[in-house]
Formats: sequence, structure tokens, C-alpha cells
Amino acid sequence: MTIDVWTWPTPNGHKVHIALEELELPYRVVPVNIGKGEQFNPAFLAITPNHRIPAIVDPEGPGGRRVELFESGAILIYLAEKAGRLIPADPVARYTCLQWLMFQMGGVGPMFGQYGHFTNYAPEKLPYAIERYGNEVKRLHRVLEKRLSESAFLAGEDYSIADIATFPWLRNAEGRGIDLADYPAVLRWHDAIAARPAVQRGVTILAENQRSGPMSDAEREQLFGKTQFQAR
Ligand SMILES: N[C@@H](CCC(=O)N[C@@H](CS)C(=O)NCC(=O)O)C(=O)O
Repeated sequence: MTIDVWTWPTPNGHKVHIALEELELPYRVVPVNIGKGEQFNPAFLAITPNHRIPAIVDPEGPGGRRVELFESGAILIYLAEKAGRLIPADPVARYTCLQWLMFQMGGVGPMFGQYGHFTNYAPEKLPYAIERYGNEVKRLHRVLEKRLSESAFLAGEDYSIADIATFPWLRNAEGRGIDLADYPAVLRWHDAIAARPAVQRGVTILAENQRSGPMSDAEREQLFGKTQFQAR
């Protein structure tokens, strides 16, 4: 049975594309153009009350029951457990994996995202916000450097969903003013993951829609304007 992936080519979307490619699970891409406001379409809101990609629908989940899921971290756990790979079976190693997955979900993703917002999209340059999130981006890189100087991958010796969650946010580090050469263990880890064929396939999903250049007023309205706060 095919898993429907409601998605768009952003770091949170890429996590799920990469996991599906790594796990060789059959899937179908349902594009949700977030710059055009498709995240507010009723069919998507019926799956996720949070109107953010990614979300999945697996018609054949545990016990043959249908599963609808949003939040990329929950989706990664679900897919890894479904396939029985990319999450350690050993209970202690499993918690370490979940710990680094949560570190990405609660730290790397939101903090890098806010830094990107205040440096690229905010209508005013607010030095306090740029400095606060910029410092946090650098601190999180130092945490990753410490971990990866002691361990091949985030969860331990094996590649896991914790790496898959984090890698898409470390691609294009230069866009955040970060030179990965300053974080040699992170660079070693990044290059090993970037070389994986499944990762290379995952990041090409919907790549023709990847946004670049200045954001149009219409896109800005969908992503940061009143529309955002009318759906919920
Ligand atoms: N914590 C969520 C974050 C999802 C998220 O922020 N998705 C963004 C794209 S990366 C989105 O759909 N934005 C559309 C919007 O803000 O309306 C996850 O990890 O799934």
C-alpha cells in the first residue's frame, strides 16, 4: 500500500522524503504549495489542524488501520518503526536516538527557522532578534560538534532518524553565515550523509519548486500575513 506524503521541498519536507527513500517504502507525493496557500485547503486541513507540511496518510498502518500523521519527528518515528530500521532496537540506544531527534525538533529546527526569518524575511532588521537567534544557531552547531566528535552519528555508531531529521537543516549552512569547516566533526558527518544515494534522491523530490530569491508579496501574505491566523 502506498503512503501519501503531503509535502513541499523545505527542510521539514526533506526529512520525510529522505526517510522514505532510505526505507524503500512505497509513497506518492501530494504537493502542497505553501507559497500559494495550499496548506489552507480543506483537504489538507482535514489531515493536519496545524496547516504545516509534512503530513502523511498510510492506509495500512498497524493492524491494517489507517494512520494520519503530522509533525516530521512523529512521522520519522512512525516510518522507522514500520520498516524496522533507522531506529535502534536496543532500548537504551533507542532513547538516545529519540533524544537527538527531539533536540532537532525543539532546537535546531525552530531556532534556525527564526534566525532565517529575522535575517531574510522580517520587514525590519531587528538587531536583538538577529543576535539572539544567530547566537543560538552557533551554540547549537557547537553542541552538534561536541556530540559528533565523540560519535559517528547522532544516536551512536549507526545512522538513524536523528541524523535524517538534522541533516536537511545543516545543508546550505553558508546561508546562515556558518562555515562548516569551523565544525570539522559536523562537516565529516554532513559529507557522509550527503553522499548517501537515498539522501541524494530525497532532496530532489519537488526540487523544481524550491524557492530562491526575494519572496513576493503574495507569498509573504500566505506565510506571514493575516491568512496564517485566519485558518485557526
Ligand atoms: N514542527 C513541524 C514544522 C513544520 C513546518 O514549519 N513546516 C513549514 C515548512 S518547513 C510549513 O509548512 N510552513 C507553511 C506555513 O507556515 O504556513 C514539523 O517538524 O513538521
